[in-house]
Amino acid sequence: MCVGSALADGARGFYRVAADPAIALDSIEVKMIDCRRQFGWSLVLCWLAGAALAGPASAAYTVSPPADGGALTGTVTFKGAAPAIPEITTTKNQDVCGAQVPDPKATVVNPKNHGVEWVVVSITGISQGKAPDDKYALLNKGCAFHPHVLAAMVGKTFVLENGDPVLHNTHIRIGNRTLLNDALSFHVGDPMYHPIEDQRVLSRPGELDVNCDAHEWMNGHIQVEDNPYFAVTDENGAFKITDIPPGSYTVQVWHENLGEQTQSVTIPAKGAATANFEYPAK
Ligand SMILES: [Cu+2]
Repeated sequence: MCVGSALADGARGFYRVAADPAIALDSIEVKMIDCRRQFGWSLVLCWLAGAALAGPASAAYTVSPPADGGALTGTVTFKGAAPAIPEITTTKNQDVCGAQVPDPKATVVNPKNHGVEWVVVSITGISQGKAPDDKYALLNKGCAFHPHVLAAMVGKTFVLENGDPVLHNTHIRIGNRTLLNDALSFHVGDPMYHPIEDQRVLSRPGELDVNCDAHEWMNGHIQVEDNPYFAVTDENGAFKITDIPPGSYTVQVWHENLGEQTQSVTIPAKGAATANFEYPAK
């Protein structure tokens, strides 16, 4: 039970609900387990060693924009007819959320061109290149998360906003662990409101699940990447990634329901390459 969920919808102000304090030590815990397996050290020694090793979980990425960078474009399509998107009957705040909403867990396929929306496309194994954005925002609006799938650079700032005149409680997990659990008061006309900025959510690469404790149907995903060469497909299943250092790479696509695929690609200097993906019907 978090403090925020006990607030009335009309409440104003800014609330922050502390997540499990053990989460901040997560990277230390992992290193400590590795340490004990490898060396059989005592708990105390391993704890000290783990604390000394604790830091950014991913290899460092260096900003060094390429002068002769190329681009990668493509589309992600679905083989077969576009699946229907079920409607969910809402249970709360129907004046804001609507009586029914499209199931956010559904696979979104464009019936005209079979393009799959909300696919994360990423180029793996790039350790230096263009500068990433510093902030990555997730908006609660219409009792849905916007964007539904957020791709973000590791180590940067996560920004959480509420665009609705109702209380939301955004809960972000990696596996079963809570990374953030924040009640978001609404801000329509409230000069005291400001978005929540968090440094913990993007602290390591991985797939994060996003839910709202106030509206159980709300669902989204965050993919934290270790380099800034990523994109999320649009409503036509299209993507474009720019300023890529010339070379040969593996391109990976990820969709919450359709899974992963990879492809090899060669990016020419100051040129463009194409990588198209197709998911089989499930
Ligand atoms: Cu909500």
